[in-house]
Amino acid sequence: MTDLNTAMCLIISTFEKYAGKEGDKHTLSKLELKELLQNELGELLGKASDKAAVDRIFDDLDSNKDNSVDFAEFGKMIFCLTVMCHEYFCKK
Ligand SMILES: [Ca+2]
Repeated sequence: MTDLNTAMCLIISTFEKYAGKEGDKHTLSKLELKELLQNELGELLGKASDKAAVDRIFDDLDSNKDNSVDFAEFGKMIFCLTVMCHEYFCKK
């Protein structure tokens, strides 16, 4: 496995770990998204535990408005955050 393959597998397995907790095992409910944000991205997102913030992030990610966040919707967030991290580290 290359480093990039490993990174892709970790993104998938992290998504599935939280998506599998309740309801549809391959999409994130709002509660599952909240737990993922708190446990996995807390340092990056800071106050993501704030209910209004979670509601807004969930609504933004749920682009097809089916009241769940699928892997493609989640992937867009990871990509955007990764681009922001890249910009941050390039400026340093
Ligand atoms: Ca959705």
